[in-house]
Amino acid sequence: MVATLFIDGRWRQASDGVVHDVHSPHDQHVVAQVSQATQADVLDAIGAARASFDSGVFTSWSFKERSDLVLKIAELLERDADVIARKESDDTGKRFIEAQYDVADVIATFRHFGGLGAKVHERSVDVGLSHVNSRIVYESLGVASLIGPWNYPLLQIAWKVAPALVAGCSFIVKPSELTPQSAIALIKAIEEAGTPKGVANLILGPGSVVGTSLIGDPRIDMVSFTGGLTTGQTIMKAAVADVKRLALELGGKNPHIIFADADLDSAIDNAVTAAFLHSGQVCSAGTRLIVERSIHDRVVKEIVRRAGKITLGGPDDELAESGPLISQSHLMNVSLYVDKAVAEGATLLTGGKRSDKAEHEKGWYYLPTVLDNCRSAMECVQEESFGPVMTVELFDTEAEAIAIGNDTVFGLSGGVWSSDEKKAARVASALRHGTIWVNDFGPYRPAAEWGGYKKSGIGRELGEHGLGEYLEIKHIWTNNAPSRSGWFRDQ
Ligand code: TXE
Repeated sequence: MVATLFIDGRWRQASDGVVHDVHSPHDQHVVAQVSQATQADVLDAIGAARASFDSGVFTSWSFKERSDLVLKIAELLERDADVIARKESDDTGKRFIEAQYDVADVIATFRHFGGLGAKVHERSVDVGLSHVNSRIVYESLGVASLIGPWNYPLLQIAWKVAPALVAGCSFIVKPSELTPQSAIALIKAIEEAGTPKGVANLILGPGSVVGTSLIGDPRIDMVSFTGGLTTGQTIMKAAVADVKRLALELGGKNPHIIFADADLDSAIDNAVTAAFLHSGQVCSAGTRLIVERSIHDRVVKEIVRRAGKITLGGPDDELAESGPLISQSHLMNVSLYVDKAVAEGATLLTGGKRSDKAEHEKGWYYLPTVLDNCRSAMECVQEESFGPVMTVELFDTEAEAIAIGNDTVFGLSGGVWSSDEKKAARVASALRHGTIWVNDFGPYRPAAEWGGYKKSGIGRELGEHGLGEYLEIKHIWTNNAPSRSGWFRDQ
């Protein structure tokens, strides 16, 4: 029996018994079987979350108590870290060691929010009247749907679950149907830590089937979603009727600007990592290289050399440096994107096809690809491929670099390399993206906010703001010397 839905404190099979096979992107073998929720299961999960929230079973806990729960979950995740990392690498095809880094980041996320929750205090407002006590208090937002993607499955869910727990929300987690196993492990830790029944619920299945109610049901107060722009837009439309709160992270097309005065050795090495880490399946991937004309040949030649040397391989290949794409359909999309780029006039310098190595035959391996002679107007520059594909554009002046870096509908992240501190600071400030790295690319910390400008999304995860997304703010005005308002005549 496969019982991997968690509803109202109980592990259940799907109400129609349907089971879904999860396949390895490395060689397509079945890595797990999980229950696939029906509409009835989804409605049960929403009902359980709503009932637990309305009962006050969790909101009656103090912020400190809920923070302690979150810290305990961090301990349990640490205890089981390698088991969870194994599941994550099975589902995603990423190397086991990368999955271990991800789980370490998950634990750090829980510790961050566990620490932050204890610091939530009400605030007094001076209203200028000695007989009035005016307080701002922070309360749980309500019931949240937490929908995650497949590239960093547990980490992206953790960014939502940890603050939701600290805030006292009840919720339904829905990981990507391609990568469900680590979310199951997380819910087990949440259960073991002693979370009240009905607070945390888990629904598995394709978003197109189970997603509609998770967003449109009036009992849901908030949707926090990480995934593609089109799905994000669908979610916004579905949330309109109830004016639900939304937190959306919808990817990016992130500029990586290299000036001629940069430390080129470091810049080039980081440019390779930024574009090809996890085969480009990273929302903040630096896939849009914008390079000063005078150093173009040197930089691009070296990037092409380095890209051609990247070793691809599966979860247990110790020599591998990057893994497969998540699915066949994603590989087809990436491939189509490159073909269209070439048709639009881009020059393919390396990659541009599946790996033809025998050991990659059954997997979704796509070679690191560099497209030169790109211009902002091209589709390959504007749209996220979410694969190992770097586009290269040129600039002559600082103003031009900024204009190109901002010529995108997205605004998640960007990087700038220069040894001129003032110039780098000017560019960092002019770029309209949520995270900017100067002489670096990629690092983040749970204590710093993460999120996008423009079509990269709404709201922020992590940092302090990441907790605020799950809170309501209430102003309580208490008059200790009641008197008549005296506004209207009383005759
Ligand atoms: O994402 P989807 P896909 C981008 C990336 C990628 C593209 C499409 O460019 O190529 O999105 O990827 C659930 N109601 N990113 O199609 O569909 C789905 O089940 C509710 C960027 O895989 O957005 C999964 O759990 N939920 C990104 C989640 O949404 C729905 C990470 C994400 O899937 C739904 C991943 C619906 N109608 C892809 N339809 C990032 N921001 O990091 C789907 N889902």
